[in-house]
Amino acid sequence: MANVEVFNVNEKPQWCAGCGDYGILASLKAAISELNINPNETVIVSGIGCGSKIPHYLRSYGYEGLHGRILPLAEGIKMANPKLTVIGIGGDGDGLSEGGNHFLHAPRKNVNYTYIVQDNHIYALTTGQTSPTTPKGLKNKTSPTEELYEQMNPLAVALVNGTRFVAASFAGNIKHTAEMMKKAISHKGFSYLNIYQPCVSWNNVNTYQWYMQRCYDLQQAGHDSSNFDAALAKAMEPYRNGFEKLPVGIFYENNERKPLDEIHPTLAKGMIPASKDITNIDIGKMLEEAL
Ligand SMILES: Cc1ncc(C[n+]2csc(CCOP(=O)(O)OP(=O)(O)O)c2C)c(N)n1
Ligand SMILES: [Mg+2]
Repeated sequence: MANVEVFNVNEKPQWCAGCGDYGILASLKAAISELNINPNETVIVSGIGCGSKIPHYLRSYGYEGLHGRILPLAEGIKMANPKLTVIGIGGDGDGLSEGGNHFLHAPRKNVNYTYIVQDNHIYALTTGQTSPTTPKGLKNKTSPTEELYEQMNPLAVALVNGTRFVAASFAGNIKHTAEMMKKAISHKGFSYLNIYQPCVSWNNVNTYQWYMQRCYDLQQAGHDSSNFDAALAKAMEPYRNGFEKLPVGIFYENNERKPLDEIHPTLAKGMIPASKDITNIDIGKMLEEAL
């Protein structure tokens, strides 16, 4: 196991006291170190938002990209150098609003990386506008009377579009969140982890207490994560029971499909720039060979 302190940096997070992102950061460091992955073989790709600041607070390679563009960046990095562990991580606004189109298509491509959504059900950085997962009825800046739209179901969206590893966790449970990250990172192919994250400044509905009263562990409840229909039923459950209960854990896991970076014909021809000496690379020649 790599020493977890290897991932520490001097920079202090700018998050509010009590933000769920502290738990997510601690879980991420624990997960990578327990998987024995070194910082110089890890790329954390984020977007824009409070949660997306995470690459600054963790010693590894990092790329804070444009808002909503985590997934194409992560896909490009992994395809260019499949030896790297690539983890895309960002907020619900980033990934499900502006980046929503990429989220629909990433499972179809099935590049081997992990996508983690810090799902605080709100745009936090821009001070509290509604996001796709904002609960119906919540009052905030953009919905001063109350939110009227239906709440999006990212777990069901990930499942129906073909994601072969789908899980959820609660940011207040660092041990379980780290465990889910380890499983997601170890999965070969596109994997999705939705982390329920309290926002202490802009969401006064989905609090720590709210989650602690509702979350239950799917694995302890005997859920069969190899059964797609059971997984979809579990993803739909809170939307059917008025969010009285919230399942966390592995919804679905299926290892039958090979990731794109293993089966893509260009990569099979050894066209990976990172596998070559890139100091004097002739890009024109490389493209000719690839076509
Ligand atoms: C192209 C673009 N559109 C919009 C914004 C403004 N913006 C910055 S962060 C953000 C939403 C952040 O919400 P979320 O992704 O949920 O992250 P959180 O702050 O909640 O962690 C928006 C709309 C931007 N920076 N760039
Ligand atoms: Mg958010």
